[in-house]
Amino acid sequence: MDMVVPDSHPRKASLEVRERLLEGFNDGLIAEAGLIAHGRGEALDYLLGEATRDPALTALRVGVGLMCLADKPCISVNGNVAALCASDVVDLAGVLGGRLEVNLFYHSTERVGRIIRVLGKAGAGEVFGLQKKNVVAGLDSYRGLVDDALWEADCVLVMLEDGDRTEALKALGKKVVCVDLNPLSRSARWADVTIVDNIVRCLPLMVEFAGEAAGYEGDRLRDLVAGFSNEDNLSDMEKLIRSRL
Ligand code: PTJ
Repeated sequence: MDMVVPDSHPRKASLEVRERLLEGFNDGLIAEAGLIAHGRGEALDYLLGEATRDPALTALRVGVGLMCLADKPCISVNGNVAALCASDVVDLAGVLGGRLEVNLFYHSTERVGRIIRVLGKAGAGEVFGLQKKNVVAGLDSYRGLVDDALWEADCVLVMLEDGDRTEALKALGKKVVCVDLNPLSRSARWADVTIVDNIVRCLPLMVEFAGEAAGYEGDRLRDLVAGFSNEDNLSDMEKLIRSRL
């Protein structure tokens, strides 16, 4: 049995998420393309049975382990993440002792400000993203400008991310943990650890596991992440999706 988080009303849950998404769009948190991205994710989530599958749970634990081992973990927040999971990312940053940075594909200073306010309401302390001081090579215009939290991070959690940015973060020597419902995306393939799951399900599980892993010794964390193959995990997730077609 590999459905670890069965949801007795998955349709109802996804409709509630859609309502939150539209509210986030109307509040100016989400880019138009964010609605399209969500639709792509919904289709894949449906094929996954709208449940967190076993390989995703394994990846989730390894991803949290990597973030616990990091000196300066950072959670990168975009419009969709802020609209759907503000409290979860704030909680995760709190448990990990990590920093939050707003980093947008469709950048506008106003939208960064709105997202920072939403994270603040959810309990965040300092949120980075307004000071674009550092240049990430290989990315054009605003996409290549980052604030200190992302710049100084040794491990970054990215969600609904584009492949170029993940590749550029890797080129800077950072570990990247990614959440993406598409196991074939370039971001999923470039990351060190990819959790193929819906952010609305896996982030609360990550917070819960981070609370447990915070008490682990360094050796136990290193054992947890040792031997993980992102390629194999993605292949397992792809097989699960194909089995439903
Ligand atoms: O807020 P911005 O300006 O930074 O823009 C963010 C978007 C999402 C528009 C931008 O990053 C984008 O266009 O992303 P992509 O390239 O469409 O990639 C989004 C990926 O996330 C796709 O592979 C989707 O399947 C996946 N996805 C969508 N919804 C979810 C998801 N993965 C996990 N949980 C979801 N809820």
